[in-house]
Amino acid sequence: MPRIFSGIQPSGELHIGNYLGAVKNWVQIQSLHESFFCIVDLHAITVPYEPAVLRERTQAMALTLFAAGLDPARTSVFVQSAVREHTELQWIFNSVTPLGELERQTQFKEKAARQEQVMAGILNYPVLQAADILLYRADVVPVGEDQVQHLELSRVVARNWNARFGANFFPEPKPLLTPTRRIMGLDGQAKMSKSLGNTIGLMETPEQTWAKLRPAVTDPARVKKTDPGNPDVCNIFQLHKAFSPEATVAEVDRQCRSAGWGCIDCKKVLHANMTAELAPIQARAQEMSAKPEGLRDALGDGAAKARTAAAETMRQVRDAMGFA
Ligand code: AQP
Repeated sequence: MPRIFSGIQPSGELHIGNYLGAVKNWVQIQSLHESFFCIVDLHAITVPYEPAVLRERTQAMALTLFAAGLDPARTSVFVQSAVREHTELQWIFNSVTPLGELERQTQFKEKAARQEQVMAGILNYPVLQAADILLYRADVVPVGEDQVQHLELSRVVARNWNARFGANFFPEPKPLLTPTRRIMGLDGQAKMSKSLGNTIGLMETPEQTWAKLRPAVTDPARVKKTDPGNPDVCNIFQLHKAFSPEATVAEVDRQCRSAGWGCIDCKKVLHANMTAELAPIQARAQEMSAKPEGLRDALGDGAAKARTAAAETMRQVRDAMGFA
């Protein structure tokens, strides 16, 4: 059975970009593979943060992942910092990662440009990510499109380590993308991203969601309701494809091109379908938040399974590298 690994940062609320690009897929494939899903708190500390807030967000992310459908009986969901081998393997991987490969990463360049003081952790982020994945010797990594370049780096790291210390020990992990591999933000300018504030959170109420959808950018060439629109360039249409039944998607396409519906009509239909998908997730989260010990136990079990797999990898890595 191929192994899968994927991670998510607890840097804020899970949004529909994370959900459609990654988490929904994780739920669908969790029992087809031996799977590990990790809340990567160590990745979230490269920017200024409050320790109490990080702890709270890590718990909230775990709750959301279980509410979205990850099942502790079928998969391992755990917090990265609970498995110390992640940082140990990262240090080792630093010694087989060319600096130029890191400086080339698009996300590094973008994030560094947005920060006053750039911490080395931002540059090294993909090395820790390679350690996260390869610690479990995962073959398949279900992610959104923005992570493909980082995964390419994990492949380089695996190849370099294997060349020096053990042929074929680490598999070269492959991305597994969904049809909704890149969800744009509500501003229509960039990918939906926690740090850009252009998101819809999975736990937001229908009222909050509507307040964000209503002014969201659509086809910029459609100025008046009577102008025919082009769904192919409309972000709202992309969201319909993710949340609405096929017949509705076809109807939206027709109504947009013929200027039958205005953008607000179209958004109302999307809002209803989005609410129908998110409501059961929100209800499960509500139920689970009344039993915090259940969440603690599920994360504890996930970490125990992850530690067993991680310890086995590190035993072999240490041996191959000549550590006494
Ligand atoms: N807009 C998106 N469309 C599709 N997939 C997305 N993902 C993130 N944004 C989109 C996927 O969600 C998974 C977890 O992401 P993450 O939180 O670990 O990292 P991220 O890509 O850095 O997410 P954000 O929201 O953009 O956070 P910030 O702003 O803090 O960096 C990944 O599989 C990712 O591909």
